[in-house]
Amino acid sequence: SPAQTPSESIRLNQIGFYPKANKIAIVVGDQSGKFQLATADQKKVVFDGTLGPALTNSISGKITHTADFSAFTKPGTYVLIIPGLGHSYPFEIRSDVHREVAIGALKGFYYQRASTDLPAQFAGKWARPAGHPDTKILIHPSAATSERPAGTVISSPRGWYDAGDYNKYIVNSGITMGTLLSLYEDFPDYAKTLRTNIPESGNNIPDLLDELLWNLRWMLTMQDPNDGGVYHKLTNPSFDGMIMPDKAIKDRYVVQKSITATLDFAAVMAQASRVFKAYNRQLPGLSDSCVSAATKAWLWAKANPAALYRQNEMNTQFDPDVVTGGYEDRTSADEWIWAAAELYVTTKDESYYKAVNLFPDSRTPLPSWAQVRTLGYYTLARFSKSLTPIGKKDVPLLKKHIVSFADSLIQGADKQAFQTVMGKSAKDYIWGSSAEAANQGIALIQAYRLVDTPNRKHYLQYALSNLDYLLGRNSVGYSFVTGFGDKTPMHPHHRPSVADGITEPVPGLLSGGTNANAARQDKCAGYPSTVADEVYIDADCSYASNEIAINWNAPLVYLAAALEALQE
Ligand code: 9MR
Repeated sequence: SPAQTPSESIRLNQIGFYPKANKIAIVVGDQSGKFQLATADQKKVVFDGTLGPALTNSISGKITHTADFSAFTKPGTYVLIIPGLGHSYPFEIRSDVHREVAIGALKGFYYQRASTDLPAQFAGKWARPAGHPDTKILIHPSAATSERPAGTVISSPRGWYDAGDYNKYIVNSGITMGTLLSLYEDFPDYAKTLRTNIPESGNNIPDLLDELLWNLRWMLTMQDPNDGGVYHKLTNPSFDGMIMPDKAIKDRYVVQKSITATLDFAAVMAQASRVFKAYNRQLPGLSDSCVSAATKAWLWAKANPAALYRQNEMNTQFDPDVVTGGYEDRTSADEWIWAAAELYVTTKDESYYKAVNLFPDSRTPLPSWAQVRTLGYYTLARFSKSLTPIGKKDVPLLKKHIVSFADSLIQGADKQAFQTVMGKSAKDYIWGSSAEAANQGIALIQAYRLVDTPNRKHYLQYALSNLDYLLGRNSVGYSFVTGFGDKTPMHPHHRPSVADGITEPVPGLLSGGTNANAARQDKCAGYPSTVADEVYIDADCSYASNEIAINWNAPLVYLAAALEALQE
């Protein structure tokens, strides 16, 4: 008779599978023989197969086997049964199977909004009063100018909270906005169908763009109108305790302008100008304001190329000390590339293209908040057919960058214990590794969009393998998205989720996930393992493995939505 509790040894996408796509579960441990697919009540076996040969996890040395039921295509709700071991969590086979994940992850941004209450009509049981009006923000001494001396009060409302904390950081907003604006530019028709039930729904602007506007309007306030430079962040001097937003009422500051924040801002505003151009009737002048903000930011950057943000140095000169997230960077070379690419595509002014070396080497770095070069490549590729001559001549090189990067991601994935692109090497398990998985998926989708060979479908299959990773097919057995799946984070390092008294965390938020160095970084007790792909704990003290963040949610939205848009 079948076991009652699902077996922890069966790892699969806990949401489900597209009828025509690959369907793989991973069985951890040395098992062999048959497996069965059964109806959710386990009464009727609908498919049986044989477990694949042993695979060795290159990180832990542990053995796994695949249960491949791709040949079964009939929609329904099922469990996988491994005789002698037990059954899996129930999952669905159907078209649109990831649509709720895409919408839920986008809705996650609504829950991160600063300066507004979240009424039950939109937020359900996670309704909460407004926090952080941010209408009286102090100019920190590090940001003082003659027009805005230290202590000047500026208004800088709206925006999304960065993560589990309540601060607002331009650098991290940059890649987040870039990723979501790119979803809109890459899949406009599908993006317009995403409905998240937010206050602006029904205003003749897609919900995705309404959500982006909440943060875009905040970002615009972070530019000093006097010189075009952009403050690195808006922040408390130090992190709040685990309290609700409306209880967090300490003074907030904008700190010094930085080159990385200013260039990321320029890139976002240039891209936003393109996207919002079509909405000039609903948002008169916005598109023009964005491009002029971008141009001003670029000019400040040209005049201040050395202005890297150095928090410790800042603290030796100015009070109060600021010890919140640094988003510090060693170089702005990649931010220059991203900003130049966006400004060039938006304005068609070749001087931006010529201003920086867009292809300094043959690398195509995986996007992250500190490494945004490839976002520029995605944009140039997206518009490859309409570039001016100077850009057009580089299109073959551009394609090579993106396609060979995608090919390198795929290489060796089939030998991997979980048959995913994510996790081929221990190096993938950094702080926020879930976003590595999602961004790898995006890179594969970009390659899919660029090539026209008949076998290009494999890029999509491998992108899907990383969504499977995020939703449960991984070494720790969690679906890393709150509220989506059966075994999901219940205790993310997320102040509202901890402080609101509601058992379920705020839904649709992507946990940073497995992080080889987490125990050393956050000193949270109880990590179950020291093996790189197993260092994860669902505890709210684990800010290094179980925080949530906007730059991690954005590529999840992109990946889930893009796969939905492209499903067969
Ligand atoms: O995502 C950031 C990660 O790459 C860094 O290693 C880490 C430590 O500096 O900081 C992460 O970003 C955090 C930010 O500094 C403050 N808000 C929460 C972010 C997610 O943990």
